[in-house]
Amino acid sequence: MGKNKEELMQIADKFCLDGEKEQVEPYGSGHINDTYLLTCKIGDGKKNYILQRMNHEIFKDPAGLMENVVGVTTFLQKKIRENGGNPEREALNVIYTHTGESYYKAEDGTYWRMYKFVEDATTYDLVEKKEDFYESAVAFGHFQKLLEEYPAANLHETIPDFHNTIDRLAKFKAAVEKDACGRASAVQEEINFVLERADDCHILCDMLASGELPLRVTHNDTKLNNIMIDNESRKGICVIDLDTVMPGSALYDYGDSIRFGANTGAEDEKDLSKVSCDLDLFALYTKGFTEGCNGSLTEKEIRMLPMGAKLMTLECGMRFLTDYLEGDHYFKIHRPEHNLDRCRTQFCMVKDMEDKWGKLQEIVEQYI
Ligand code: ADP
Ligand code: GN1
Ligand code: MG
Repeated sequence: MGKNKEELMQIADKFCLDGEKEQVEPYGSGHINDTYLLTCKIGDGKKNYILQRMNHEIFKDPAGLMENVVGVTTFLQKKIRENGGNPEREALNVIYTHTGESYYKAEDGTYWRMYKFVEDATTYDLVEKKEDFYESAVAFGHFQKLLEEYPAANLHETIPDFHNTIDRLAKFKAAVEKDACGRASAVQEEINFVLERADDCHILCDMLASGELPLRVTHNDTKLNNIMIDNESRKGICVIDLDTVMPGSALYDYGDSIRFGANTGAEDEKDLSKVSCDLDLFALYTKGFTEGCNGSLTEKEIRMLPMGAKLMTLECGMRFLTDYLEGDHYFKIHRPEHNLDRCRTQFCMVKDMEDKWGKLQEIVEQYI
């Protein structure tokens, strides 16, 4: 249920804005929230904001989610200030409502928030320059390093079992079993692809449970369009989309970035001959991420990086396929088989990683 401009402007009125509201339009290519660019006029100039409707069907506790966002952004801003950076640009800045809340609940039960717009920076849906991918890796690694001292116990689990691949597999099997839309028989090949790799789904979960891998505060959704690249310096200036910052593994953040950014094709590419895991991009991201983490990754974590990449890609493909089987209620889709196309690119990436396994291991071993 999209809102019209007038309704959006009324929602924007609830927040402490500079200038006069002028324009509001849909913005970005996220799969979860409804994002709008709001432009205000100040004298001869303009000021931009990001207005977002939080998806409260997915994030069941928007208040807890915003508590996380305020906690994490305040923490990051302080660190950035101490390091001589610009906290207005290098972290998200929450705009509060006139009553001092970090979000607004509308009468129809929808939840809204506002951020300062990070100016002169861009998010990319595909790697345009290899150096950008390297810089995104440094920034995501650095983000994790900065959050090393964040009190993890203060974080709400915004989506329980978000990267619990065992649980994702169970939900996938339940969706196949139920076959709510009668789509399973036509995607048997994709279903089998997952089932053949069912044992793999346990690997990271088991290592976290046994303590072989450390639990850290992680971003958990590190795709390239969740980082703003500065238009001039081309550095990863600001990590955005903090909805899933929760305790997790460094391998989730590393793996999800590889899944999306090291793919030679788009996440929803229909022509699978364009989809593969680019070894140069894989190597560049590995270099940048380990540098950004600045020595904090354990030897085991480094050895497991290829597995992180493979499992995050398998898990995401499985999630797209689950959503397809359940009737596309989770991810936004823009064409009927969008989730199936997305699932196929992920599985194609997984297969390509498996074929290149020795090379992937060679690349990461340089950083031990
Ligand atoms: P979703 O959870 O739906 O992915 P995001 O928070 O990632 O939503 O926002 C969607 C897009 O909006 C981003 O990919 C980015 O292009 C843009 N965006 C979000 N926040 C900002 C911001 N503070 N400044 C500039 N652009 C932003
Ligand atoms: C979603 O919110 P967005 O578009 O950045 C999803 C990620 C998936 C990704 C796949 C909260 O990310 O987990 O990896 O789509 N976010 C949530 O593109 O489920
Ligand atoms: Mg996003």
